[in-house]
Amino acid sequence: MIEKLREVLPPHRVSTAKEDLDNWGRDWTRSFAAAPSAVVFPETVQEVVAVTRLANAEGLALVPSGGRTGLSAGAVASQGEVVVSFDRMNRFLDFNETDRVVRCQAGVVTANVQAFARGKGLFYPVDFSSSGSSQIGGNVATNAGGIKVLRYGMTRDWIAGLKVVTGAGEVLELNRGLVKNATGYDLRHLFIGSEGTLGFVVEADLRLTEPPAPSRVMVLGVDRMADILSILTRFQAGVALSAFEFFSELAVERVTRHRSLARPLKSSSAFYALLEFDAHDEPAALAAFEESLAAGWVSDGVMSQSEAQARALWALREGITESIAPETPYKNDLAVRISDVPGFLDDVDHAVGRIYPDLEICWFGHIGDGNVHLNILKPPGLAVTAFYERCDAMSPELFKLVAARGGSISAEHGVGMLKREFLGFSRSAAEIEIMRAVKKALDPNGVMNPGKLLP
Ligand code: 2HG
Ligand code: ZN
Repeated sequence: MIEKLREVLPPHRVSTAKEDLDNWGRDWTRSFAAAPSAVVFPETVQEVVAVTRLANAEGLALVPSGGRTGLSAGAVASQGEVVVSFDRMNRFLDFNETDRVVRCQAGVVTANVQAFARGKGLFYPVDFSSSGSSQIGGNVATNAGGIKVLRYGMTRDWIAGLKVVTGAGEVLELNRGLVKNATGYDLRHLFIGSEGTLGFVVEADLRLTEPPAPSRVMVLGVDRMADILSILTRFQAGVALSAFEFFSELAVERVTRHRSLARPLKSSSAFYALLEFDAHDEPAALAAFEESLAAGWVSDGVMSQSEAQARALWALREGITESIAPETPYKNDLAVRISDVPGFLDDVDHAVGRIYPDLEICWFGHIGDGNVHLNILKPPGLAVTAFYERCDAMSPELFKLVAARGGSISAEHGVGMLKREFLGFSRSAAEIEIMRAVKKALDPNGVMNPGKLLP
C-alpha cells in the first residue's frame, strides 16, 4: 500500500516515520492513541484526487488533517488509516477587491487569513484561541465558531464557495463565490460541518468585511450564573456587542497561574463576564454597568484603557483551554437557544452536583450565543481511561437536559469520535438515516474518515 501511495505522490511526501505518525495522527484530544499507517502531503488538487481514487481502489481509509487543534477526535487516525495532511497546500490563490473574496487552499492557517485581510484593509472575523495553528479546511469541516459569533456568526457565514474532492474522487466547484444562486441544493453547506466524512475541502472562497471600529473590553464579576443573561439583555439594549463570554473563578485561578496573568478584579466572584463593544458605545456601556451594579447582578468591573489591557483581559478567556490541559479534562461543548440559557444553566448546575459530586468543573464559554464549555477535570490519582469511561457513562444524564431543550451536544467542536455515540441526543433517527444516505452518495465506498460523526 505504501508503495502504491509512492506511485501517486513523490516518495518523500509519503511518510511512515514514527514521529510523523505520532504527530499527524492526532489532534488535541487525548483519549485515543495515534496509529495511522502513513501520512501523505499532497501539494495539488490532482494529487488529492489521485490519493482518493487509490483509496477507493484499494479499500484504504483516509483521515483529512489540518491544524489538528480539534477537540472531538475528528482528525485522529487510530485504526491504521492514511492521514492526508494539508500542510503543503497553504497558498493564497486569488483576491478580488470588488467581491471582497479571497480564495485560498485548505491548509492556510486561520491567522494568516486574518493577516491577509488586514493587509487589504479588510477583516476576516472568525477567531478563536487556536487561530494561530488551525487551518481553513478544518474550520470548514467543523463549521468553527469562536469568540465573535455573537456579531459575525460561524465559519458557514463566510464561505462564498468551496472546491472539494468527494469521497469518490470527483472534483466539485460549489457556489463559485456567488452571492445569489437559487439553483437547488446548496452542496457547499453539506460540506461545511461534514467533519471530513464526505470528501476533502481543497480550496475555499472566504468573504472579507470592513474592519471593526476600535473596541473596549469589560470584565464584570458576577456571583449568580443566572444573572449573566440579565446582564447580556441589559447591555444589548444600548450597546452593540462583538463578544459576550463568561468563565468561572476556577478558570481564572487556573489561567492566571498558568500564564502568570494579573487577576481582573480586586475581589473574586463565582463567575466573570467578558464583553467587547465598539469604543463609541462606551457611555452606553458605562450606564449599563451602573444599572447592573444597582440591580445586584454585578459586584465589580473593569474596562480596558489601552490595547494592551484589552489583550490582557482577553488572555484570561483565551488561555483557559491550555491552562487546564494538564488535567486532561473531559470536554462538553453544549448549546441551547440564548433565551434558554438561564434555565439550562440552572438544570446543569444542579445535575453536575448530583452526577459528578466529587469532581471539579471548569465552566466557561460564549454565553452570548448560547454555547457553554463544561470541562470536567480529572482528579490527580485517577487513570485517564478510567476517568473518561466514568464521564462517558454519566454523559447521558447531562445530554438528556440538552435534548429536553432542543439543544446541541456539540455546538462548535464537532462530533468526531468523542461524541459519536451521543449524536442521537441532538439528531433524530430519521435525520441520521438521511445523513448516512448523503454520505453514501458522496463517499460510496466509505473511504472518508470512517468511524467519525455517524454512530
Ligand atoms: C474555547 O471556546 C474553545 O476556548 C475551547 O472552544 C473550549 O476547551 C474547551 O472546552
Ligand atoms: Zn469555544
